[in-house]
Amino acid sequence: MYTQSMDIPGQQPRAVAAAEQGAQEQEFEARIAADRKVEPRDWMPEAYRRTLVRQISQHAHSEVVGMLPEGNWLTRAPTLKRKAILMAKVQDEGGHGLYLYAAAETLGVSRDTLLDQLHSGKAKYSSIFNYPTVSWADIGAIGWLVDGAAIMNQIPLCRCSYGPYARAMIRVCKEESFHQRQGYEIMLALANGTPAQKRMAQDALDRWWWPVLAMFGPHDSDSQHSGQSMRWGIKRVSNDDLRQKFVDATVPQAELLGLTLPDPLLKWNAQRGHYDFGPIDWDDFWKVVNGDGPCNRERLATRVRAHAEGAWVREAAMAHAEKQRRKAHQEAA
Ligand code: BYC
Repeated sequence: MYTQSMDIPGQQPRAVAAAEQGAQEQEFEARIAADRKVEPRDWMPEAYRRTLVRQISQHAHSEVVGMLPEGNWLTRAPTLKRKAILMAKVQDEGGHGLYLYAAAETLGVSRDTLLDQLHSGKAKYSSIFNYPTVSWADIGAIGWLVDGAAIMNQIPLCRCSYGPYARAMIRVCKEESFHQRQGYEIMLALANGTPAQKRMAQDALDRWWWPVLAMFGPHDSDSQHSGQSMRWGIKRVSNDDLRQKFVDATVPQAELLGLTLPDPLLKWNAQRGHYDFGPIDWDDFWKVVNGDGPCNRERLATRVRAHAEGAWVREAAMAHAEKQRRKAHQEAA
């Protein structure tokens, strides 16, 4: 009786499909356990795919929106050399966005869909790019601190279990390293400059420090995705551990600049072997994440306008590609 019931049309394929999926799941788990990369054509659980699309697309959006605060200073960089360096850096961020959108596309989502999500305000991007750049020292602070935080977060992502994301991160990290150094060098020049320049550097540090610490994301206890992402080998180090690593690395850098980190509770804790630091204003963080920061509306409006104004470039590129395709076809015939 039981064996007969397995012959009912439609039931057997389902049973076979379930067995097949079980085997695929086992293979996926074994791959993760053995620390082998998952590649686009490999079977993966839907939730793993969705998590990657979420994280990689947010990351891509952060890179392209991240061009805006610094882009604000391209026309006002103090020297030709500084302007050339800043232009190269901002272009690099655009390039990072492109590698990351391409990595997301390997998961079966189109770039148009992702851009629609960004432009309609549905998608998140890093909180840090919703703060204004009011002085040249902000460009130094972004390079030193924001790119410094980005490296801290992205080095472990070079070991992410998803191959295309991990490989994109290797190149991104090399470029971020140059970005961090150029920012620190701007801060060094200002900190060793006139008293007014040093004050400008300190003011930028005062404004960027806390948003940069928040940029690592909520405390581990409030981080809804961390547990699963760590089990899947997407995230390798937790939000709080990365934040701590960043603070420990940055304190001596600030000392070398002769600048003061704006935290009266910052203190070396010999027992822990780390710096203790004060509480982060999470209400402010969530306000910014949810669209109500100082520059959210301006950033999104600029992004949407840039996309609309670039329509002719995309159309021209498509027309050119089509012309090349037809030419190749004719030559082959
Ligand atoms: N801003 O469970 P959690 C750059 C969201 S680009 C906004 O911990 P997860 C650079 C989070 O998305 C820097 N939202 O999440 C570019 C989640 O919301 P959803 C960008 C944030 O994913 C140009 C919720 O909070 N880097 O460096 O496990 C110039 C709960 O969080 C933020 C990356 O994107 C935030 N700061 O961990 C210069 C790196 N933090 O999705 C520099 C890749 C958290 O449920 N991403 N949220 O709606 C990651 O490593 C992780 O996604 C995060 C968050 C650590 C950011």
